Amino acid sequence: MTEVTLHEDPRSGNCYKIKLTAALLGLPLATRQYDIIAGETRTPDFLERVNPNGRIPVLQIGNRFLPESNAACWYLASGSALIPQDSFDQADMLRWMFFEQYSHEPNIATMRFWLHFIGSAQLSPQQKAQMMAKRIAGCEALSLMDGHLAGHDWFVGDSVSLADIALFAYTHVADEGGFGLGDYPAVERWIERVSQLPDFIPMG
Ligand SMILES: N[C@@H](CCC(=O)N[C@@H](CS)C(=O)NCC(=O)O)C(=O)O
Repeated sequence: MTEVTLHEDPRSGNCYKIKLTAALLGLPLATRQYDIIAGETRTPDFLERVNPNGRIPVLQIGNRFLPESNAACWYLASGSALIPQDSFDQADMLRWMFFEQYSHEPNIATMRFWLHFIGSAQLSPQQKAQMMAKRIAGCEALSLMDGHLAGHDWFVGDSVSLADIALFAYTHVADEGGFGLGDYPAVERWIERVSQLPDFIPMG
């Protein structure tokens, strides 16, 4: 069987999505760790050999390298119950995964990285200037999720899919970016639901 290795930093929610997908499916996953704050994904060797975009996660399948968290989740989950069979539901799942990458992660994950790992005193003037816009956009993303989850247990269909995994990763630690979840009760109930899944693993 081809060995699958995740190039990761365990503090990253994008990496956690892939580990959670593998855990829920009972798939073995080796890991190779990097410190992104120390710039370990920006070395000439990493850029040439692993990902020219200088970021983790990267899923290594044999001698092929697949960057982008949601693409890696799709690769692992292909043919499993984490991807709905109905073609509308499949596209709807991708809708939420694209929403996660455009409207959610750039706001909620970036705020978490700046406040929890870098620290507000160390931020550049450019980063400080973006904080208000990211806070507003992050709250809008959480409101949209809360509205959907008020009427549904899962983002798509009647069971957990990759849409839930992609959105769970940074939502459940949103408080570390200054986003309290008390105003989003349906999101809080959904976080509990995901955490109770058989074979669930915590982030780290
Ligand atoms: N769209 C990418 C985002 C990847 C990304 O932003 N990775 C961050 C950690 S979560 C990273 O490697 N940062 C280090 C750097 O940019 O030097 C994904 O979903 O995988």
